[in-house]
Amino acid sequence: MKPTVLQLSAILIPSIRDALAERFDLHRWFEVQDKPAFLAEHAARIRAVITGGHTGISRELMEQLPNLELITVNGVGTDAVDLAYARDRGIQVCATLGALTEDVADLAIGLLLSACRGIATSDRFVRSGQWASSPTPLAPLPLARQFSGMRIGIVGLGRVGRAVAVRAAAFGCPIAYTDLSAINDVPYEFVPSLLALAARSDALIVAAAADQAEGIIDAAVLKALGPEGYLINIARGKLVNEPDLLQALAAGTIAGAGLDVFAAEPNVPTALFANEAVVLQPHRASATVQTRTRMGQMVIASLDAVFAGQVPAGKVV
Ligand code: 8YV
Repeated sequence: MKPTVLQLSAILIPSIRDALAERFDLHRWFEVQDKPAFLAEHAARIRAVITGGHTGISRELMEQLPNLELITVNGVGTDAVDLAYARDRGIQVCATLGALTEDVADLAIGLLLSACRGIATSDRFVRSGQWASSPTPLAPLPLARQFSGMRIGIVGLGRVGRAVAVRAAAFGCPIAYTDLSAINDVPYEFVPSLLALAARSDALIVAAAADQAEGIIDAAVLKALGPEGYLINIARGKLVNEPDLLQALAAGTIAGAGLDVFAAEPNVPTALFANEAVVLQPHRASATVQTRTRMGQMVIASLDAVFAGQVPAGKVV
């Protein structure tokens, strides 16, 4: 009999979807209408859950799956899974570590470039016909901020943070970082205090894990970043105090922001929509065909491993 697997978030790659459906007795939670009835019928058979990094799994649902052996996260963030409870229950948790590093770092640079150079704003300027209709074509668009050579501060020098650093260094940007402690094998300057890092950076790029941190980018950090500074977040929305960020952007006490993640996705504060200093993305940093295929293959491999009694790659718990 095929092992029963519950899928909590959508997978967009057809070949991965087909492979999952072929190998497992697969149930898509987001398509289930009557969830209590579904659980009454299937809960005891469910041996594994597939979920997304942002979606995770509620403690309440974990408690209703008595024979759960594995939570496989189609992503790198495990902050939306109660790891301590999983550990207590002997449920393994794994993630697609390393699969999406390059894409997320690419988008971080893309957001910063776009925010500094006003790429999205200029695109809207051309599309709306303003360039052609304006008597002094460039007047409505302010001059942009140069990206090359900006002093970059990276918050969290894990896989993604390092990949961001390599890219920014290629643009001639001096790099400094903060983390829980200094990292020996990198040529970048370690700044223990986030506040001090913000004060000496032209752009702060948030690439930290959110398992144990919340609201670390707050009013004080944004003030230290200052009116010429940019904030980029490709990690988790909850790492930034969103009301403080809205306030700073509205008051112009930072220069701009590039955001792929938000506190209450998919709800984005509407105050951001009209703010040309901000570039917005709908949590898409890993959303390329290549990366999502690799992630899907890792998810399948983790299920195969656990059902064969082996340790899955990317095991976190
Ligand atoms: C994905 C993520 O969008 O890796 C993560 O933790 O949040 C993102 O890469 C998500 O996991 C897709 O399922």
